[in-house]
Amino acid sequence: MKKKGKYIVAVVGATGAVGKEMISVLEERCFPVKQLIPLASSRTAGNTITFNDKSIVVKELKDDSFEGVDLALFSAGGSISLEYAPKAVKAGTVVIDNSSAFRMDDEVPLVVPEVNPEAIFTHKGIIANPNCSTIQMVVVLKPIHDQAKIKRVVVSTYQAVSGTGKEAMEELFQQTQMILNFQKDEIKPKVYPHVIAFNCLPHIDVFLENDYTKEEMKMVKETKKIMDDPSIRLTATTVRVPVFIGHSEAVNVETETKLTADKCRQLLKKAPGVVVIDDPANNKYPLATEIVGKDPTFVGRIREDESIDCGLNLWIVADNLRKGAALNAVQIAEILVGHKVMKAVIDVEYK
Ligand code: NAP
Ligand code: 3JM
Repeated sequence: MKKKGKYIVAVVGATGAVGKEMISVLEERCFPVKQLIPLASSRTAGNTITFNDKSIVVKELKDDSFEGVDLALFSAGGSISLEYAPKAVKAGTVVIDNSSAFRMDDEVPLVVPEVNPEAIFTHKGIIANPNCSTIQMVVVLKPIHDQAKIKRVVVSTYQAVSGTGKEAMEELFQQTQMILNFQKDEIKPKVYPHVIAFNCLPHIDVFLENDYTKEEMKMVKETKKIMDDPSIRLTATTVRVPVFIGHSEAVNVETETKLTADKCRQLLKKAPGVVVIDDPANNKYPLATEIVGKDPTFVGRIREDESIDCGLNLWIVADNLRKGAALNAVQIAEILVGHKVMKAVIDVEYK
């Protein structure tokens, strides 16, 4: 990508849960934006968004939306990415795509800046942002893998409804109100196949032939690609829980060499983008309610797995709209253009 002082940046899906967060993160981190172009469907074209105290009209995504655009952050779903990302690349735009459409494409780098930033520069027009649950897990697994070589991972997720988008957040809100008003029998689930309020659904994305969900297999395949190690064995159970924002994960790791819980804590305290909150005596561990709007990946409950020789259990929590989506995408953009984030912002990020 040609270096410039400032860039014309399009956000595809600008009115969505992730798109809105992308616009906030670009603003907060003073990304060098010459012009911001918010794009969405005909449903919201004409609405306005605010960027750097300026009101900007949302435009409808069209074939010619990318003329003159340097960088496009896509977050409008896989089918929109499949249709429009190649058109953007043809127009000379570099695309950072949040959907699963291109993640496993050999020609497309799949990047978490704390893990494999070098992959960014191998792009041929599209760079993929991994799945939210994968991102927060690999940020923590990478230093453990470098130190003790990971053999196998068993992960169970507790994923917030904002991972599904704005409609799902509204659905949780309405169902919760209805149940508290004794109207449970009148609920008609729309976004999920079952009631999500006061429930846990072991079902994220579609079921595949092997009886795993696509979300579970994303975690398996994306982890191997980002960590550049197909030998890591991983199995996942992904669960949607009635939380608005913040994905939590119980992660069991088996390593080749022994890593004590203390050593692991020390290692993770120094790891980029990771904050350790691990003080069980004082009931301190990462909580979704506490990390909304924060940038790091939080880890706690670090303990040795007493059922095997070299194993650890961890509890990993992050804001799925930020590190799980918008922030990771903007961090990729920053590396791409060589933008140095102000120290004040990094201090907030790594506290
Ligand atoms: P959302 O809240 O439902 O927002 C969807 C956005 O896409 C809205 O801006 C919507 O515009 C736009 N859109 C939908 N159909 C469109 C069309 N035909 N043309 C143009 N724009 C269209 O969903 P979200 O949570 O922000 O997620 C959006 C996508 O991001 C997901 O489908 C997924 O692929 C990806 N995602 C990735 C991660 C990750 O882990 N990296 C996390 C969450 C989401 P309107 O407002 O006009 O309808
Ligand atoms: C479509 O929490 C979630 O449901 C995961 C986020 C998500 C994705 C994704 O990033 O994998 C929601 C909807 C996708 C997708 O496949 O692009």
